[in-house]
Order: sequence, then C-alpha cells, then structure tokens
Amino acid sequence: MSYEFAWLDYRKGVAFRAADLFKKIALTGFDDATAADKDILFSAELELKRASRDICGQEAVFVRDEAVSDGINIVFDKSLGLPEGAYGIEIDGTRITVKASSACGILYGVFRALALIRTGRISEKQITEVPTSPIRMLDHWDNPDGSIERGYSGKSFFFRNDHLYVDDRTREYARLVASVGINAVAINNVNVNDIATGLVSGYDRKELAMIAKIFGDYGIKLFISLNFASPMSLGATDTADPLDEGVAQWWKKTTDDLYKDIPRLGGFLVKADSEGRPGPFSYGRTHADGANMLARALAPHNGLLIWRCFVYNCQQDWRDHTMDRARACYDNFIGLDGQFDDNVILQIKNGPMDFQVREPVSPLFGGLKKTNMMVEFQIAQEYTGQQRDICYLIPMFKQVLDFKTYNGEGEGILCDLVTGKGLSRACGMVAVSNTGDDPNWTGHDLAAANLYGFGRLAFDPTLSSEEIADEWSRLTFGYDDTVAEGVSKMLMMSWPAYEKYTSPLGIGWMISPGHHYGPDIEGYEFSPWGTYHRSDRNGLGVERGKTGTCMIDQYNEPIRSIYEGLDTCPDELVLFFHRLPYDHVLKSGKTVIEHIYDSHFEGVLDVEEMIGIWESLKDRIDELRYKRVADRLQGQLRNAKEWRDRINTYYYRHSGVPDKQGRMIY
Ligand code: GCV
Repeated sequence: MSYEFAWLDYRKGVAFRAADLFKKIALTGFDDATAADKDILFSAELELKRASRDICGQEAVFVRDEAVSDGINIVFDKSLGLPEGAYGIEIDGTRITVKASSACGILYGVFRALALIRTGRISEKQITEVPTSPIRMLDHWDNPDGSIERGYSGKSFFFRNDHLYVDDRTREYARLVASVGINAVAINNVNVNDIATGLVSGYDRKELAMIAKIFGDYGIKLFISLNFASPMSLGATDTADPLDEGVAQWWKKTTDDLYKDIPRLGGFLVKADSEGRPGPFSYGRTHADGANMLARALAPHNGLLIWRCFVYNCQQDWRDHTMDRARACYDNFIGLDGQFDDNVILQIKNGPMDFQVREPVSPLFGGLKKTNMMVEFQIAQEYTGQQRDICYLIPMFKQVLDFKTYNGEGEGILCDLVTGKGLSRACGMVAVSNTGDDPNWTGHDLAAANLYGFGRLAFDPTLSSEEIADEWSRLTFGYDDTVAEGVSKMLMMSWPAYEKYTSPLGIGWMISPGHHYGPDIEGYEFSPWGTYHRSDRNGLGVERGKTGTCMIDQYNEPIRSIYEGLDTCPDELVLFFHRLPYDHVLKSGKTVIEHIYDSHFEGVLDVEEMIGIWESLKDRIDELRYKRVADRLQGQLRNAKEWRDRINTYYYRHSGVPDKQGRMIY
C-alpha cells in the first residue's frame, strides 16, 4: 500500500526566507561520533537534504566543521552537557543553529527547526527543549497474520502472511514517529499468540534485526511483546513457573541470544494473567516473581521489562454486586510496591477500567511509592469512535497528566510521577498506536493529530492541546490561518462532542460488545466482563463509595472525600462513582435525566457544527483529503444520531420522565 508523508510532507507549508536558510548547512562534530551515533546523525542529515529539496527545490550544500553565518549550523557537541534527547535552537536573522550533546538531540532538534521554519515561527529566538519523559513509547497491537487488534487504519505494516515485513515504509514510520520524539516501539500485540511467541526465540530473526536497525537509525528502541508461557508453548519446558530454575535459564539463554543479534533491543513488554493470557498466578506466584525473573534475564544487557497492570477478572458474575472491576488494578498491584527490580516498569492504563471516553485516573498511580511506572494511553480509538469519528484525545491526556495524586510527596502530580522528576527512574508514557497501512497512516486524516500530539506531549507535557492542534494542522495542511483555526476548532470540540453523544457522566461502556463501535446499552450488562451500569426505573450507576464497593477508598485524601461526597464529586464522573436517581440534581443545576437528554441533543449539534466548519474549508484543502474527511464526518453524524436516539429512548422508557423541551424521543 502506498503511503503519504502525513505532517512531514515538506512540500506543504510556507517557509519564510527558506531558500536563504538552506543555502549552506554546516555539520559540526559529526565525524567524531560513535558508529551508533553516526547512524542517527546521518538520519538528521538526510532530513535536511529532503527539506531543502522539498521546501525550496534546491540541493542542500553541506560543509563540515565550519560555522556558517547565513544558513543552518548543526553542532553535535558532548561537552555542552545537554541531557539525552535535548537540544537548543538559536535563530538569528538568516542563521539557525541547532546544538545537542546526543545524536538523538540533534535529530529531534533538526525536526523541530524544520517545523519552526515551516510554521513560520522563526521569530522565536532561542529554544532549549529537554524531553520530559525518559521513555516515549508506542505499543502496536499487530499480529503476524497482518491483522491489528483494535486497528482502524488498515493492515499491519510490520507483519504480513505470518512474517515480519521490512520495506520503505518501515523507515518512513520510524522517521514519522521520531519526528515527534518517540524513542521506543513494541511492534507486536500484547496478546501474543502462536507464531508471535517465537519472535523472542529466533522466528524471523533477520527481519527483526533489520527493523531494530532501522529504528536505531532514528533513535528508537525496539521492544518485543512476549508470551509469559513461551518456554512451555515452544516445548522447551513443561512449566512456565517463574521460580523454576529451568524456566529462568531458558529465558536467560533466549535473551542472551537475542541481544547477540540485536544489541540495542529495548526489552520486553508483558501482558500476563489478563483476558486469558498466561501468567504467574497459574503457579501461585506473584506478578513481582514473574516480572523479576524476566528482568534478570534482561539486566546484563541494560534491557527493560515493561509489565502491564491491566489485570482483572473477566469471568465475573453480573449478579454479584460486591465484585468491582474498577478495583482490580490497584488490588492486584498495591501489595507488591517495592518488590520489583530496578529495570521493571509497571505500565498502568490511565483509568481503572479500559480507555473509556471518561474515567477517573487510576488510583494505582497515587498508591505506588517505590515502583517505576509508565502511564498507558490509547490513541487507537477503540472506545472513542475508532478513527471513524473525530476524537482528539490530547485534552484528555493532559487532564490525566495534571491529576494530583497526593501520594504523600506533595501534590504528587501524575505527570511528575511518570516522568521521574527529581528521581532517576525508568518511567515514561506509552500509547497504543493508531497506525496501519492506510495511505494516510491513521484511517481518519484527523486522527493523525493524536499520533502527533501524543509524541509532542510525551516530550513536552507543558504544551497546550490548542498549540499542538494548531501546529499539527499547519504542518499537515500547509500554512493557512483559516485552515489551522478551523481544524483546531474541530479537534478541540471533538472529545467533548463524543462524550456528549455516548454514555453519560463517566459511567462508560454502553458500546456494542466485541467490536466496540456504536451503542448497545445493555450489550455488556449481563456479561462476565465486569462493566455494568445497572440502570433500572429508579436510576443508574455503580456505587463505589462507602455504601458500595469502596473503590473510592483506593484514592488518597483529599481526592477520596471529593469523590465520596455528592456535592463535591465532579459531574463528569458522578455516575462512575455513584448510583443516582434520575431526579438527582447535578452541580450544573440539571437533573441526571435532563443532563442525559440535553447532552445527547447537543452532541449531535456539535457534529453538525464540525461538518459546517469542514465544509467552509473546502477550497483550501486538497480534494482527496477533503473528501476523505467529509465522508467520515457523515458517518460520525449517523453514529451520533444513533447514540442520541438509543440512549434518550432507553432512559425515557426507564425513567418515564418526559423531555422538558419536548424534543423527539422515541
Ligand atoms: C490487547 C481491551 C481491548 C483488548 C486489549 C486489552 C488490553 O480489553 O478490548 O483488545 O487486548 O484491552 O489492553 O490488553
């Protein structure tokens, strides 16, 4: 499948005085670099070549180790002491200087300088950027047969017909994600089935090494998702017990062999004891036992073991109101705090449930004090419109990152905890990727803003959602204020719109089972998955306070009291934490039922407004992309109306309360 260049299409965008800038490019310190650094520096050089050609139609003239007064200076100098990945950019008339002490810093600085040129921001004189998260990662849920679990942008470009696949697109992908600072990528699904199990032990090793090399050229470390029961599944042992000497030996040898071929491998990612995957529970062992055994195999190679905390009982009895899936992540891991080795990182989903349009922050972040943590977001829009509906998730991620956990070390802002502020911990941010082999990478053209935005945010969480939207729009659609304003407005209204027309007030789910697109209010209500809303004629919601499952007690004070109190719990989460009657008056002054009706009518109006904005940009956007987005917007409108009418009708029939405004409810 052919591919487009997304936000890296240098033919788009106006460059002020660009031709002058590209007259001469001086590379300093490149020749003294190590071999690994040289590979990354070479990618930066290629980028400048490409930009010169595409932005101003001229071949770049490079000089070595001399400063130019008109043009671009790239200075690789370890003695500057800038941290890994950090860079400085100085702009002075017709001279731009990019400086860094690491090869990645040079690469990121070059990408940034080019973005500044293309967005016309070269009036900013001096910039120094230090990446906030040590690890900025994408997890792909790609399967060897080419399918992608929760993939909405075509097939995998890593796998095809049960084999790894390497072509131009592999490099183009690395370039794309490195341009926003991504430095770690897991290429295979965390549900590791059949053939994928063999990836650690030799299957398609040549191709795996090729991918790792291409990633390495862009400063990206390759991670492999593994099957906890690999030695058993591959017939080498008759157990996967993490405390069994034979099992540990198998992992050690397997890991040593892997590093012989792929010396810069990042490490492993593991989903264990979750949704049918094997794990230490089968042997009466803890998740610390399981993680540490693997971490010890990786430690001699400086590898990292990323262990997911998405562990819950998916065989729940819906009749049992005492069990609460929202408690599971905390309950399963809090007792293990301090028991994990230094090279283990716990990967915790942003919310206690599963990537819903609105969830509180997982209480585990504020509970763990002695454990490395990463926050896991999902930019694949599994529950948020599947890249058919627009849902710009950066504002949600920012709310999560800004959350104060009050973990006993001051406010314990989540962003600080996962970026290791003040501590030298292994930690960071990860997103489940939203890419596939569709020409535009993300199915919906506007979904690329989430890919771009996640990388930018992981690098610099102080950026605002609006800034990221504006920057992405200008880089993608060209330098046009009207387009940037319109597209940014659409993006900024999209998450609230999606929340309005889907499940109300933080309760989540109500999504079609299995594929998770479109409404099915009782689809999961009598299922074993633990995702209930328990609506009846009296009200709806799960009581998670003191009179219910006590999940609220997992939070630290003062959050616990805020969520417990009906007068303090924020409206948008009130049905996540409490069971309420339809006539309960929210802080907004509306009753629950009024809120349900109003928000659903508003959500559809918001989609109509987005369509209007897009139509107003028709002559400013190329035909192909204009039409692709226009078509998807019509689909989004149909979806929003379906949700509105089903939800409103369901709650009208359950509550018997008519709509005050007499709008059409069926
Ligand atoms: C990879 C959700 C998804 C699953 C996914 C799982 C996970 O339950 O529906 O497809 O499996 O999350 O994060 O492991």
